[in-house]
Amino acid sequence: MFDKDFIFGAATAAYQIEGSIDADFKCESIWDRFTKKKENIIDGSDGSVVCDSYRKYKDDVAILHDLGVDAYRFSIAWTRVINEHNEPNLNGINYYVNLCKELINNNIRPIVTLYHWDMPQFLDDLGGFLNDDIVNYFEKYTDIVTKSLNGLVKDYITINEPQCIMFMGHDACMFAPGTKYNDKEMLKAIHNLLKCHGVATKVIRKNVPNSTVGFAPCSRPLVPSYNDKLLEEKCYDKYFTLDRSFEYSNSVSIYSDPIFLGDYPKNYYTDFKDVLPEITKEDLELISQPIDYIYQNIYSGNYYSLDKNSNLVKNDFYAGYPTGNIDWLQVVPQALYYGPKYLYQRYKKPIIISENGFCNVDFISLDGKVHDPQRIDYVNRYLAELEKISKEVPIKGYLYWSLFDNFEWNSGLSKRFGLVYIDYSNGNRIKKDSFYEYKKIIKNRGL
Ligand code: GBH
Repeated sequence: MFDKDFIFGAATAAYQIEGSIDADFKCESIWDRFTKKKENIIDGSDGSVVCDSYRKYKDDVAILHDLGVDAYRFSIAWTRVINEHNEPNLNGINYYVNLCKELINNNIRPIVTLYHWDMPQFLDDLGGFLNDDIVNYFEKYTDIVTKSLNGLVKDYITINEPQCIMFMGHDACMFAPGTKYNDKEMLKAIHNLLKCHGVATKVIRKNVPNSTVGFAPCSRPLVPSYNDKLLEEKCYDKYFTLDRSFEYSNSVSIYSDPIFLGDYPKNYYTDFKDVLPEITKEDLELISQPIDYIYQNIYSGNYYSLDKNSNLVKNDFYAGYPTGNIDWLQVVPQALYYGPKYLYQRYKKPIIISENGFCNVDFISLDGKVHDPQRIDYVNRYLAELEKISKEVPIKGYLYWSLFDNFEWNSGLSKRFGLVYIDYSNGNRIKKDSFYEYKKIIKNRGL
């Protein structure tokens, strides 16, 4: 059982569900551009229809209402809110106003992500996060959103998974815009991204009474494979250690230390001595304004042990180890115990799991239903760990990813994470077995 005020919810993101990518003078985003090159996406698909949520938002809310969630996390498409001249687009804004009203009428609290990866193409053409002006653009965008949704939305997440934006978008280049940065560019872009977070926080505080603000990175916690104090300490240290690769596993502190502790980790300044961006005291003050929650997307982890010399070693997953239908998704439930534990230890703020979910091979059975026992198993195992750590650190919520099967970035429509199955041949929505399981969990306020 979780506290009475614990927030159970589900999450989505604009480009992954909305469709209607040309409706109401929406401008082009980097994902609209990226998906035009069919070879960028495994199945050649794009976000032009997906769940059709731009037109079916009332149906979306009815599904959320049936699920019984306290909150719905969705993102706003920057490209609907402004036009190519960086002026407000009222048609696009109205969509979100209507969605929020519908949610509130159904007693569901909107949690709004400002940036879930769909930058306006014209801003990428101007240099994206490498252009110092991006901070002013993000400030204006946030100002328009918060004023338009005033009285409807209190809870904001500034940026989703900065690691994916930078690493997938500009190093592995598997996500939009797919342009490679060298180390110097990478650090400058990361710094500007953090300033975008800071400036958005400032605008939210100014425009929204009683607001809550957060930032939602992802991480892959290191899990001690047996109980041992030294082992756990070493796992903790490595989780926060920054090294010169921008891979996810090494990127917790580069984003979260400046926000929560007011500066980059110490070795940032020495290891990157040759490629440092300009960092001022004012920048760090902007970035580190107090925020309310540690949001974190956690799906998987790795087990570690100590060798004879007490060195940390990663344990391989044996063949046949429980894994989702996507290569990185090993089932490591204790990630939801140790992740929050480490994060709280270092940053000392209440925690909300902003994403956790399972990718399954889902299909419609002969009985017309979608049976997904592995997803049910995943949610139960992970929530049990979260419940356990909630006795030790303040855990305020859990948002399942995702409400719907949707456009899984470079995997297109081929990967399904939803509680609700989308039949892409006709747009039908079918509640999976896991939908009813999660509904039961929410009703019982826990397992
Ligand atoms: C999230 O990250 C996204 O926010 C969401 O849009 C997406 O649909 C969802 O997850 C499901 O993929 O070292 O274990 O972290 C997507 C990208 C996948 C995050 C790969 C980092 C790297 C492996 N993520 N993951 S891990």
